[in-house]
Amino acid sequence: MKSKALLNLFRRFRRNRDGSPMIEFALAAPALFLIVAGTMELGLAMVTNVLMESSLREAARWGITGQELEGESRLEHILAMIDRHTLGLVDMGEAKLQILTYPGFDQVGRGEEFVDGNGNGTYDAGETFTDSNGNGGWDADMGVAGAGASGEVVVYRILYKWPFLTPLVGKLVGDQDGKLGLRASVAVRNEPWNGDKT
Ligand SMILES: [Ca+2]
Ligand SMILES: [Ca+2]
Repeated sequence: MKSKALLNLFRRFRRNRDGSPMIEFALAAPALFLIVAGTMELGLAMVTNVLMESSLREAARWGITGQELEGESRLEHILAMIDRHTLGLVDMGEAKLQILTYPGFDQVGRGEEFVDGNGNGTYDAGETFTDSNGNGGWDADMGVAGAGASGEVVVYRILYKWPFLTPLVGKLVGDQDGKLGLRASVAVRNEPWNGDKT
């Protein structure tokens, strides 16, 4: 008898389509808020990424002219340009800006030449190498920090870890640290402002 009463109760519960809209909304609201906030934040992060790319292009366009400004280094001016063009969406104190110079486009991101004495495919201490960037050691990337001299190839890279305002969204779509890595890069050749041949 007891199980029959329970079965009846269950059937009544199943048939019951009444519900308090307020309670249903209260149950669905957190998920809804998360979807709306997450979509808005991801949109803002995408806009920021586009601004980072365009700001790098602007900075590089200025950088290739080799202009010198009074009381401000070229690098300082480039940083200020990126800061201005990203409309305050990028915390320049947290962003990592890398400006590396190479003799030509072929050398971009390449390691310095070496003689693989022990034949293991990688450079090991003691093996003979060509110190292309002249810093006294072997480098896996021969780029030299700086906006480069006349006619040199310069690569501008920026990495910014987008800190989510809604940490739960960051946990769902961000990296391990709960942030979203936004990246942009551009490679240009400096103009021959010294009259050098490139
Ligand atoms: Ca080796
Ligand atoms: Ca070196």
